[in-house]
Amino acid sequence: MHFIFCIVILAGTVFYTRSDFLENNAKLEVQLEFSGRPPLNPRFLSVTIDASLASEPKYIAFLGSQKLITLTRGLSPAFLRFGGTQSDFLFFEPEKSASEEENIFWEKSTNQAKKCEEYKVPLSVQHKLQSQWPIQEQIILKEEFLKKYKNSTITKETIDLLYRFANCSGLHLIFGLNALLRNVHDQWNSSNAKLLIDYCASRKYNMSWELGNEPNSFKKKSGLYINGFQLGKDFLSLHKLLSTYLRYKNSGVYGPDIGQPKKPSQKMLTSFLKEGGKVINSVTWHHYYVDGRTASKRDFLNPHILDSLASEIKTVFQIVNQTVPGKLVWLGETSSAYGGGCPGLSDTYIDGFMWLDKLGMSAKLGIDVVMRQALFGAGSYNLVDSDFEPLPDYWLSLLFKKLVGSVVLNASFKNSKDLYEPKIRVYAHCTNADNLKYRTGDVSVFAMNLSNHTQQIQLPSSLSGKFIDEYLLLPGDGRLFSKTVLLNGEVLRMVDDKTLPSLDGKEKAPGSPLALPSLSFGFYVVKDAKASACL
Ligand SMILES: *[C@@H]1O[C@H](CO)[C@@H](O)[C@H](O)[C@H]1NC(C)=O
Ligand SMILES: *[C@@H]1O[C@H](CO)[C@@H](O)[C@H](O)[C@H]1NC(C)=O
Ligand SMILES: *[C@@H]1O[C@H](CO)[C@@H](O)[C@H](O)[C@H]1NC(C)=O
Ligand SMILES: *[C@@H]1O[C@H](CO)[C@@H](O)[C@H](O)[C@H]1NC(C)=O
Ligand SMILES: *[C@@H]1O[C@H](CO)[C@@H](O)[C@H](O)[C@H]1NC(C)=O
Ligand SMILES: *[C@@H]1O[C@H](CO)[C@@H](O)[C@H](O)[C@H]1NC(C)=O
Ligand SMILES: CC(=O)N[C@H]1CO[C@H](CO)[C@@H](O)[C@@H]1O
Repeated sequence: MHFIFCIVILAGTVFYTRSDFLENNAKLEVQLEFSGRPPLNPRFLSVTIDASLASEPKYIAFLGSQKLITLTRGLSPAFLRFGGTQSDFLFFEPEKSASEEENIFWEKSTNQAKKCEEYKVPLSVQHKLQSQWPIQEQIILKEEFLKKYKNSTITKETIDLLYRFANCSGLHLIFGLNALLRNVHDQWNSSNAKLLIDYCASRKYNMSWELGNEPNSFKKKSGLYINGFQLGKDFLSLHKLLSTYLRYKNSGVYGPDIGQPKKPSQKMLTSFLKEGGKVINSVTWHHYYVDGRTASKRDFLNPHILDSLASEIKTVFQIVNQTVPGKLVWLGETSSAYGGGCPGLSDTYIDGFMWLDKLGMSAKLGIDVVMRQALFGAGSYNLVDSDFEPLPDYWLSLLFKKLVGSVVLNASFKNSKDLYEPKIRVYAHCTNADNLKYRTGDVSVFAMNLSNHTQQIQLPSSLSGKFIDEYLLLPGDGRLFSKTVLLNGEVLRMVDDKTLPSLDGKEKAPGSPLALPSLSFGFYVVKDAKASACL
């Protein structure tokens, strides 16, 4: 009997690929240990609005959508970063009058923006803006493609609407100031920023600041070359300016929002941090896996592309460690594909592999905040589309928010060294302590299966006696390019414009098999786990 069994195994190693071998034997056992890292920022999963939405300020009125506010509120607590290339081409004009669309939100009698509850874009206005939006979107994407950007002006009302949107949604606004306003010797000219900050202070807005977007490519975008040392000095002058305001002397300052850490950007980041590192609260950099114009389906499922993030994170940490050791590091703008995303891929279920793996890997490697480009706006990498419909990544983000807490555990598969299966990926955190369904000490494991077979997953034996809530996500129409998603077999959709669905797990008895289907995401909350790292 034994003899025959051995022969089968031997034959197997000859004829079967590694993934088939796993398919036959396969129960991958998860092992967990406390990572020893400090807890993540409670706003770990955060979002952006690209400043291109304000290149024609009337479109900021989109942010008055009740649906969008409801969806965004689901992601609170989070930061809302308003920035991107266009922020270095925006000029604040306090005397200019607002567009008709922006004025809808203005209460003339009190000279205040209307309260959250009174916040409604008349449908006629919303429909008119939506009908004009596709043309505006093409203009924005074309500018990005040609790297030719037009200056535009924003008004007091633009800022009011942005702030109100953040405030009504429970998000903390980070405003990206224009870094390309320069004096003769190429120092930053802060006079326009001062006008803007004066205005925000007069309205008692509690917010934080950035200065400049992807300064490594200023030359390409504007013809102006600014080195890291100069940008560091510019941050010192921003810090000096902010310290003159009671309200902002301790407000957050984040930068330098450097692009992918290739060699020239590494050099720029190093000299920036040496000069300006002491006045920033965290170091921000940007990450995209692929070019949206050339990306393919295979890229989105390619474990080697997913793994490439790890080496970039390590590169940035090395630089930070050498210049401002201990400083927090944020992914200040990030998505799957740059250039506005990849239509049909970055706005569908398949994007979730890049998104969830980025969240898991970033947390595991010590990134404190990840800001998703974008919540809403031009392009196809948004969480919510221009009809205000939540896309699969929105639901993935919401589930992550609800279930995943800020203490990171180090999850891996036992004995997976010889049997390394990069297509099955697993992460674990303590469960979100704010989730009333669960208790402190509970553990949330999340995993994804990039392979074409169902994978059995086994939790560590120390947790084998526990009940588990399973949250399984599959594409709504069974295709990877679905714009809807099933949670435990039910399509996720809003109840109405003011109500999100409750996200319910499926309880599994202790010891039940956990089967993660091919090309799916699973979250598993181990209840009453009493994990010492989580207590
Ligand atoms: C996490 O686990 C892996 C694999 O066991 C190990 O190589 C790594 O050093 C661990 N990291 C931490 C922070 O414990
Ligand atoms: C929104 O504004 C109110 C009133 O100014 C304030 O109490 C609240 O903290 C703000 N919320 C956020 C998220 O900034
Ligand atoms: C800064 O810009 C303002 C407005 O454009 C201009 O009036 C001022 O002279 C500039 N300051 C310097 C030092 O160039
Ligand atoms: C401003 O916002 C920050 C971040 O949310 C918060 O910690 C701080 O207490 C707020 N300050 C005021 C005066 O509300
Ligand atoms: C940080 O740098 C010091 C020396 O510059 C080195 O000893 C240490 O291992 C580094 N830590 C990390 C996490 O890279
Ligand atoms: C499953 O994937 C393996 C390699 O990963 C491939 O050889 C095999 O043809 C695939 N099977 C199906 C049914 O797609
Ligand atoms: C989207 C997708 O590929 N779904 C697959 C999930 O896994 C089951 C079985 O493992 C397949 O039948 C589905 O086609």
